[in-house]
Amino acid sequence: MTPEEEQAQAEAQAEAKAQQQAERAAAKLFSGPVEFVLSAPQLKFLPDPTVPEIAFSGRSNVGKSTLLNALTGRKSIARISVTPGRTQELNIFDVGGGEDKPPQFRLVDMPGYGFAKAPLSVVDKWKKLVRTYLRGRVVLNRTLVLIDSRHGVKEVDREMMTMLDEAAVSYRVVMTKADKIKASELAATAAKVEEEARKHVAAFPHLHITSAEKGMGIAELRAAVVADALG
Ligand SMILES: Nc1nc2c(ncn2[C@@H]2O[C@H](COP(=O)(O)OP(=O)(O)O)[C@@H](O)[C@H]2O)c(=O)[nH]1
Ligand SMILES: [Mg+2]
Repeated sequence: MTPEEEQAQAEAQAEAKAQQQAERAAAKLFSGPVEFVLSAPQLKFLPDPTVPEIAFSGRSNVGKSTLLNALTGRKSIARISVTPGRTQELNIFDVGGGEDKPPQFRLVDMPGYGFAKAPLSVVDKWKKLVRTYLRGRVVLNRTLVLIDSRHGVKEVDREMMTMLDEAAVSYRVVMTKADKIKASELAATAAKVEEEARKHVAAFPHLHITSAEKGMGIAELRAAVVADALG
């Protein structure tokens, strides 16, 4: 090995070790208190903006509740919906803290979008709530935009991503349900999703590919969420 190669190898090893430590620390944090706080149908019901927030968004049925459960290591902290599109509220979860201590950060489960046959008034209400939250919430550190691995980026996802671009809220793109398709199809869809992400100013270039079912990509995303919240 040349000295350059040796140095590159040492750097890669140090990076892998740091990543491992970050994942372990994040898992530890999430193994502590995680509490559902409230459902806010309007912004005035949100808790005071005193700690960092990470928001989750995606089409109805994309696997948002399932991912929240996987990240927090709980079976049903976020209710896995049986009736898609029914929840039109911001669901707030406190992470860390406890007893008399404030939470370290909050997870915000945003109402799903793209549900079939929703009346225009419901869609308008959704847009108003989400847009106002994104634009005005000073403690919002990052948003995760979930994309179903089987479907890739749909028009409604593109609209969501544009809304985030316009609100200047940076976001991670997370593919869900990776176990549902063949590896070759997954790679092809991931390439297309990455291409779409590059067109959006507020999107991170790095794509997270996850399966809550198989535990794939969860530890890495958990560490990223903690870094976004507290880093
Ligand atoms: N195979 C598989 N199914 C999943 C995964 N994540 C979610 N699902 C299923 O997708 C459906 C919708 O999930 P849910 O979390 O309720 O979606 P939400 O509407 O976005 O909150 C449920 O039947 C889940 O069991 C996954 O990683 N793999
Ligand atoms: Mg849900």
